[in-house]
Amino acid sequence: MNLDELAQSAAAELAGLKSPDDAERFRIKYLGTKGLLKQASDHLRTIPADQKRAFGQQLNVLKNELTSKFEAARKELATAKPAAGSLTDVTEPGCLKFDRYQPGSLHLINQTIESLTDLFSKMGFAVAGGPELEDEFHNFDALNVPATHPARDPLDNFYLERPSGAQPFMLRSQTSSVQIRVMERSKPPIRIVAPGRVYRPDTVDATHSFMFHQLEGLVVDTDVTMVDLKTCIDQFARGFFGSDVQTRFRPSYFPFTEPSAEFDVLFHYPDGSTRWIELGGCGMVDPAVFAKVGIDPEIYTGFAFGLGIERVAMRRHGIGDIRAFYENDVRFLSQF
Ligand code: FA5
Repeated sequence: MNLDELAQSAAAELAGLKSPDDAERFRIKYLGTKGLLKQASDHLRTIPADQKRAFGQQLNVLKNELTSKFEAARKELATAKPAAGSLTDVTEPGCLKFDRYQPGSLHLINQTIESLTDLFSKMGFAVAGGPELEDEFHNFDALNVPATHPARDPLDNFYLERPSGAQPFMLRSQTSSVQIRVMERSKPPIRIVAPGRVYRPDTVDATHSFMFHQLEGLVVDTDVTMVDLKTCIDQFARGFFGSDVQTRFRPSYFPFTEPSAEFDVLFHYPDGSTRWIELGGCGMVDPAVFAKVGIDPEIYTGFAFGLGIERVAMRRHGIGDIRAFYENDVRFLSQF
């Protein structure tokens, strides 16, 4: 074994170390327990006696020299700053670094709720809320819906199984339940909108879903009239869809409003055809409802409305089928 050659190759490799990993590889190769210096020590035993002394001395010098030079190099590499760009910055957001991570966004329904509550805030409405799991009192009784009314049919509602005799609970079928909750806890003047999910076992088609969203509106004050109601709906429609939107009111019936109406907007379909689509119901709060929540109908009047949020979003964005909202197809959702 030639120690001069060993010294030369070790010096060259030591000079070329670039990282702590390189240093570790060098240590194992030359200074490790099975390394080249150990092999040289083993070789000492096999060489002729007259050469042993000189070889041993040279080996010792080489070992000391390599060990100290290696330790110095290793220290330097451990504290050295990596060259620019040579390491990944793990604090960098993944979506910027890698194309495959697409930043998410609010679902179109939530975007629509935000736009609606923004617009109604500008019109002086506060935002209220109520539970999706309701009792019959808030969903029906207090809204003047008689016990025999077909809207209460178990086949038209999601009732919860309860022990016999317990008060029936249901997934609310309309955000009108929030009208009652707000009037129970606050006195007029009241001016709120309440967005939220509602549930009905309706047959699913292009404009109906079994879970959808409504935005309820309620105004209670002295001298509130049907003109205020119609003006409010028209202002909303123009503010939301643009000043050229066409709306129409049709007389209707709801147990909790008298008189009642439904309002439609004209939908323009991509193929150029048009169709009136019902956006919501509305009317003047029935005095019987005020009586249930302790508001004096001799002093106060009010109006209420409830509109379908999916329908509003469909009209605004030209979406022809309500099912698109719930299919979770990123190609659809990422357009908004
Ligand atoms: C109501 O739910 C009343 N609570 C509205 C109301 C509030 C009237 C206050 C008077 C005063 P209606 O069942 O018509 O009314 O529903 C209101 C709107 O919800 C409809 O006009 C429609 O836009 C939407 N809607 C109703 N059923 C569905 C459904 N299955 N899928 C999607 N949207 C629906």
